[in-house]
Order: sequence, then structure tokens, then C-alpha cells
Amino acid sequence: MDNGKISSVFDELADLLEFRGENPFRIRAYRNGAKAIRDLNESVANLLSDSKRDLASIPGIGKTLVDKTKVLVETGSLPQLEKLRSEVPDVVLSMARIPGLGAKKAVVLHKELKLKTLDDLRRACEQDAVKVLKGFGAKTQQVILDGLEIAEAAAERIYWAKGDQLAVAIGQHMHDCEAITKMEWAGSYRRGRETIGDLDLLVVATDRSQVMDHFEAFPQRSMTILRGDTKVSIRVGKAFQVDLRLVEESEFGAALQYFTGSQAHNVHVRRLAKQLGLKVNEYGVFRIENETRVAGATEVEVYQSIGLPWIPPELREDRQEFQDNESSWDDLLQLEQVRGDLHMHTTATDGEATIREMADAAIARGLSYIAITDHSQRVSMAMGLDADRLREQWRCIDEIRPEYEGRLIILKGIECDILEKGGMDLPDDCLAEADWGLASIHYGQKQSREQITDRMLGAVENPHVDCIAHPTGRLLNRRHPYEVDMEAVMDAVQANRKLMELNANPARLDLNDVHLAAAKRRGIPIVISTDAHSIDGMDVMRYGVLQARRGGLTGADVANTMEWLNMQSAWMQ
Ligand code: DGT
Ligand code: CA
Ligand code: CA
Ligand code: ZN
Repeated sequence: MDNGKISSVFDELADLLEFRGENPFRIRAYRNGAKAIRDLNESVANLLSDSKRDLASIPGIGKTLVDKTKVLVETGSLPQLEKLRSEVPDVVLSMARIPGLGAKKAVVLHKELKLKTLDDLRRACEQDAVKVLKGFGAKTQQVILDGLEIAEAAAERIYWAKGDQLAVAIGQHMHDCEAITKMEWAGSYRRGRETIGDLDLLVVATDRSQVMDHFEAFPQRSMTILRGDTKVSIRVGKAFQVDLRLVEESEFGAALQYFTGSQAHNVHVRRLAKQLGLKVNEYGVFRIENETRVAGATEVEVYQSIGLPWIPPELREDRQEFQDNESSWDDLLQLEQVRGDLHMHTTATDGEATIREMADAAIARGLSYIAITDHSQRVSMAMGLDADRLREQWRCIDEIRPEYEGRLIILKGIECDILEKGGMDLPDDCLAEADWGLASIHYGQKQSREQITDRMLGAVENPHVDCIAHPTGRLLNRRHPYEVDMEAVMDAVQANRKLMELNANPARLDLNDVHLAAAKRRGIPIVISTDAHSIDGMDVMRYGVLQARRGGLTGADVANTMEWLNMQSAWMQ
């Protein structure tokens, strides 16, 4: 049992004890222990087997936790956890996961209203039965209703980045199965969608049952949902599904095309085919008149047979891929083209690494320039910088620069907050000294469409703002985008020759693919940035690149594919 598993057991234990209103110190002890184990850089199992070492000597891990860890490592489970699980109703657990609700309130709601499902909870809110409860009120009731909506829309979809981790693990596991001759991921994962409902794997094999057995032996499998002749579906963890389909070699391309989707894209493909007297399904492309097969082994021939170039999966949403009459889509953006990263934080505010550490990490990732863009003063939770501290940081950058001469350009930047009342959070004379100015909204996100739009327009028109960061403020599965007139904002960005960010953080991916395509049509340059708060945070660039491809962007549409001096002369005058 690895450290990750052990700490998640303690986390769950803490959750369940919290539901029962147990001693808060005990609960905190489990949470601290979970964190200590998660942060440990060696295996707890190894440590326990070494008689000269003592797990209890690690800060955050007391004697009780040592005993429970031993049981866990030896038996793989914890009787106490099993018992608690059976005592806390599922609906209480699901309620506690609603954003803005939490464990304590979930328990009260369950007790007072005898809820059985989340639907019951919605009805109770709609009938105003929640706001009259002690400790709740109208505001909380509305928060619950909003949270229910978000939770339902999210309905267990996971971030692409998380789906990718799982797909890589499954890929490695399946690699050892000798019966497999061909294997490819399909579905929304292959299309690079922001979130993934389930994973879809296609396999060609010499021995089907051997493949199915091997798949079912994936260590993270929690159960098998179904197993037929050509399909197995397993569950991984609590609720995530992975489908494996076995197909014939000669039909592989057609199956891959079909199961990659999207459904809307496929409907369009079939309509185009029909106009040519052809029928497309998961087994191939056939002439309608006599059922002869004209394509099927590869995706390229499937698309060719209906007169189309091969369409990259990222574009298959029935949005622009059929309209843009491309002869080929080969030039969509690639990670290697990205030369710089223009949004990152350091220990001066809420980042974990110093300027030097970030600079070294950027060089290790092959970049030639970065901008240090810490928060401005209004973002007090992150200890945002006032003009004095910002100028101090810039003096520091001046000192460091010679060390990086010829290796990395370090730009003096700022992520300046756009204030609730409008206007920028730092004086113009200060912003004027920056090499690179980001503007973004962190407060007043629930203001009216007019207010938010006005604030954004003010920022775009400020001569010292270069780029609007995370322009819609959304957090996938957690927070809706702000109400903003994006057309008006893009008009202003275009008129003022400014840039717009594609924030590559897998929880943001802001702008979305539709906005990116709109920006491209207007000739607005996109800057893909990591918004890194640590060295590892710089690795998210590839999620941004995938999102850019979904918007149909090529290297020419993305400003930070240019070297800094070229970008500066093209866009920063
Ligand atoms: P997801 O899993 O919700 O993130 O989205 P997808 O696109 O991966 O959807 P999924 O897993 O239900 O199916 C994978 C692909 O298979 C889908 O994009 C299109 C194709 N497909 C599945 N079922 C149907 C169907 O009933 N009709 C059609 N036309 N295509 C289907
Ligand atoms: Ca899927
Ligand atoms: Ca599926
Ligand atoms: Zn930031």
C-alpha cells in the first residue's frame, strides 16, 4: 500500500468522524497524519519494515496513527473505516461534497429533513424548508441551490489532466498484455476535452479473453460493470468508468473514428457521406447501393473516402472543422513551439519558489523568457504587492539578470487586480515601469454583466495593461464564468492591440475553445501561460496547448511562440 492510499484512508476517516461530531482534536490528528504521510518522500511501508526507524518520530504522526498504519500496511484495510462507512448514509456524503455546504450542515439537513436523495434536498430548498432551519437562512439556501446545480453539471466528470494520469497508468498496465497488437484511446480524452466523463479504450488483439482478463486485473479497478464478447467496462475508484472495446484490425480506423466522436461531429460526417452515396459506421465506410466497403482500416482513409483531410481529434466538435475548408490541419500548435511563459508567481506573494528557482525551471523546460507576475496589493490573501514592494522585486530582478544573460530573459511583470469599483490596483506610474502587465479580476466576480464588462474595458484601455489574464474567471466544475460581454471586450482588445491569455491551469483553461476560435478570427494574439505557483506548476503548459488546438490555433495565432524581442516589436508598441 503506497503513501497516497494510506493518507486518503486517514482523510476519509477524518471526514466520517466529522459527520459523527467526534472530538475535533482527534479529527485534526487524522488530517495532520494524512498530510504528513502524503508529504513524506519515502515509502511508509519501507519505513515500518526497518527496525531501526520509528514512524512516530515524524512530526504529525502519533502513536495511534502508527498502529493504524501498521494494520493498513499489513492487511490492506481498516475495520474502523469499514464500520464508519456503513454508518454514514451516502446522501450525507454527497451533500457534504456540494460546494458551500460541508459536513456539519449536511448532518443537520439529514437529521432535520429526513432527506434520502439530492433531489429531496433541491425540493426542500425550493419549498423554503431549508432557510427556516436554525443556522441556515435564505442566503445559505441559495448557496445550496447553486451548489446543487454545479454538482450536477459536474456529475463526476474529471479534469482532462486527471484523466490523462489514469490513461497513462492503464496504458502502462496494458502494455504487458502480449495478446494486444494495437491499442488507442478514443472518446473525449482523445479529443482533449476540458473534462472527461469516462475513458474509452480500443484494442485489436489475438486473444480477446486474455485482454479482458488483463484489463480486469488493473490494480485500481474497484469493480466490473459489465463484460460481454467485445466490451468490458470497469469502475476505477469510487465512480469513474473505463470502457474497453475489442475491434477487428480491418475495422480499426472506422471504430477509432466512431468512438472518438464527438457525437455531433459523427452526425455531420454521416450526412456528408450520404451526399456521396456512402454509409459510415463503426465497421467501415460502405457504398449504399451495393454494400461494398471502401474504407475502414485507418482513420485517414475514412476521412479521405468522404473527401475530407484527416481532422485532428481536438477539432471534432462540429464547430469549425467542416467550415474552414482546410486542405490539411497539420499546423495546429505544438508544445515545442512555445518559447516563453508570461504568468507566474513567486514567494513574494502566494508562490512556493523564488525568482531564481522559477528561472532555472524555465531553462530546464527549454524556454527563453519568463515574466514574473505576482499579485497586486488588493489580493491581500496572497500578500499582494504594493508599488514599493513591486519596485523592490524589480530591483531584485535587475540584480539577477546578468546571471541569466544569454540563457533566459526575465521580465518585470505584474498581475494587477482590476478593482471592484473599476480602475487598476496600482498607480499608472508604477505600471508604466513594467515590461509586461497582466490585468485580472479576483474580487466582485458576481457583479452585473455591465459592471464586469466596464471593469474589463477600463483595463483593456489602460495603456500599461498588455494582456487580460484568465478572462472569464471560471473554475471547471466549481465556479461559473463571470457575466461578461466577451464580444465587447474582444472589440476593445482588438482596437487597442492588446493580447488575451489562455490560462493553462487544468482547472481553468480560460479562454475556452469557442472564445479562442473567435479571438483567432479577429486576429487577437493569444498568450498561453501556466500561472505557475511552483516549479511543477510550469508543467501545465501542455494542457494549454491542447486547449489551443481545440480552438484551432496554430503557432501564428499564439504570441509566445515568438522570441520575446519579436513579440515585443510585434505587439508591445
Ligand atoms: P464523455 O465520456 O462524456 O466525456 O464523452 P465521449 O465523447 O467520450 O462520449 P462516450 O464515452 O459516451 O462515447 C464515446 C464516443 O463514441 C462518442 O464521442 C461518440 C461515440 N458514440 C457513443 N455512443 C454513441 C451513440 O449512441 N451514437 C453515436 N452516434 N455515437 C456514439
Ligand atoms: Ca468517454
Ligand atoms: Ca464511454
Ligand atoms: Zn496569476
